[in-house]
Amino acid sequence: MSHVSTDGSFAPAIVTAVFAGIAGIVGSYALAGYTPSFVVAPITAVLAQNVPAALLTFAKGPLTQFGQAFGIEHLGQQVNLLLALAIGTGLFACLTLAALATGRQLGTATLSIGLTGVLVALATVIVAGAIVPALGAGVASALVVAIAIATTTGTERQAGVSTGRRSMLGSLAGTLGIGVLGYTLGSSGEAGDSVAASTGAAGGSNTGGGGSDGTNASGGANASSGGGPSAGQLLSKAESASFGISGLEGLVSGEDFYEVDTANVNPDVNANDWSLSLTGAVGNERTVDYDQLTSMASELRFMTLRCVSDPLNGDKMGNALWEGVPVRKLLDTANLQGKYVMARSDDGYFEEFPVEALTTGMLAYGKDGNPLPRKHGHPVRLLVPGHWGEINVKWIDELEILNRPAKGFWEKRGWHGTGPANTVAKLYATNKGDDEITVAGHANAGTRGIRKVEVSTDGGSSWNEARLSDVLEPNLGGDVWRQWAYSYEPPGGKHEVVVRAIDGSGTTQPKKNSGPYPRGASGWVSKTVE
Ligand SMILES: Nc1nc2c(c(=O)[nH]1)N[C@H]1C(S)=C(S)[C@@H](COP(=O)(O)O)O[C@H]1N2
Ligand SMILES: [Mo]
Repeated sequence: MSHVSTDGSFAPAIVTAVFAGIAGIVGSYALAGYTPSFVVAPITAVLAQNVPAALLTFAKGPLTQFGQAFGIEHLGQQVNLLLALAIGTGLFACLTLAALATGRQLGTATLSIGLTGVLVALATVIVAGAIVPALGAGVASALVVAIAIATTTGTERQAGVSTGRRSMLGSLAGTLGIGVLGYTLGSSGEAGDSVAASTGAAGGSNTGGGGSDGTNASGGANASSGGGPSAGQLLSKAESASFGISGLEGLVSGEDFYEVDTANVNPDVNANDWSLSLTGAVGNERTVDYDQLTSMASELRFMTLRCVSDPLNGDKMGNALWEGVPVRKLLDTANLQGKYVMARSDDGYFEEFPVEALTTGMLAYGKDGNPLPRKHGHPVRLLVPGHWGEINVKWIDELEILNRPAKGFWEKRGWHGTGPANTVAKLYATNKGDDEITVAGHANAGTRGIRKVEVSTDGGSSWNEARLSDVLEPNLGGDVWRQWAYSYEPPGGKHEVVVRAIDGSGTTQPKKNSGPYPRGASGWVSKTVE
């Protein structure tokens, strides 16, 4: 192709190809939204699994921590997304160049248009597996090439050029137009995600009384079969048990519940397509689908999750009222022949831990009286009381029983996050009144429970007992945080507030400070108050 570049006409072709590439990405997004059938999604997933762990371990990695130091929440994931966008655009651009070259070779520029569309659409089907978004990508790329060719001047055409200088402006305009339209289309259908639609049918198959008593406890979640309190009743109980302290999250996190994902694009799993298989070292392999799971007797359970990557006083800790079926019910008849389990999910995530932990585990399909939201694992996630968040696998589709231990996604990257969560007391609110300062926060110690929270206002020399919120549902596994609060007269001037928790076994939260990597943050939260 060197003969083309000597007259300077190869540059417009490259520019056209890049614009066609961008348009193709946008075309795919327009029809797929931010779902796994968006052509960039599988690329981010491959990157997430393969880019050197030291560089990009997303939610927890050094790059993300670097980003957080500058106030950027998920730098690791953003870099991953940009990289994937660049790869996708590059792929489409190469295909477009090939189509332009072929058209020029055969002397029919118009052939390039069709060929671009076909190649880009084909590549998209291969990468993302969905036909309709692939057509969107193909049409958008082909459109840009068509505009470029249409704006190519006669002399340029005579010189054997398929797209000329003026066409650069043409394809730019075309790409901008497609970009705006595509972005609007793609983000419009996506925000509400498909949860409502996909649980509509399955929710209807639930037995039981509906569990709603006028609060937001509707959705797919039915009341537990034991005739116990409904989701609505439990949520209002939690609300009245919460301290009304400004700046302090209630006992149920609701919309503020944190989210940690290894994939850039969350799976979008329809409840009707979901199933969970029990495989590996078991006497009886079995599979349950959503209807079967939700027609089993369900339980409602408050449970707190905390990510092992949560900084000492961070907020990757949350509590919700979950509805689901005890995992035990699936395992009891399975004849287990191994001591370990690998839980796997639709996003390629996997975590291993002792199967014993599942004795109190739950397959949850409801959160706070509603169907499980997509970002928290719709339609079904695993919950394992007492353990760090990472083994609470979302979008779960397989439980494989193993004879020997193996490493999970995070353990392959050096984390030790499958075991019991550390004891922590967070200091979230410091409210200064006229003659009183109130400090408050949340404390959690997994299934050990919180017995006491102590506060020092003199840098740790003397300690006072904080008041604690009531324990929510102690009989349901017991892995539920508590709020603490302490009010005191300002000592006058600068002083250091320190807080520490004592767990249910009487053990005080260790004082020794450490960051989250690799076993979870430890130490006492302290804050200088003026
Ligand atoms: N399938 C899948 N499950 C997953 C994850 C994930 O990336 N993919 N992240 C884990 C981690 S590290 C944590 S802390 C919790 C967070 O759950 P949340 O996002 O609902 O708060 O989910 C766990 N389950
Ligand atoms: Mo986590």
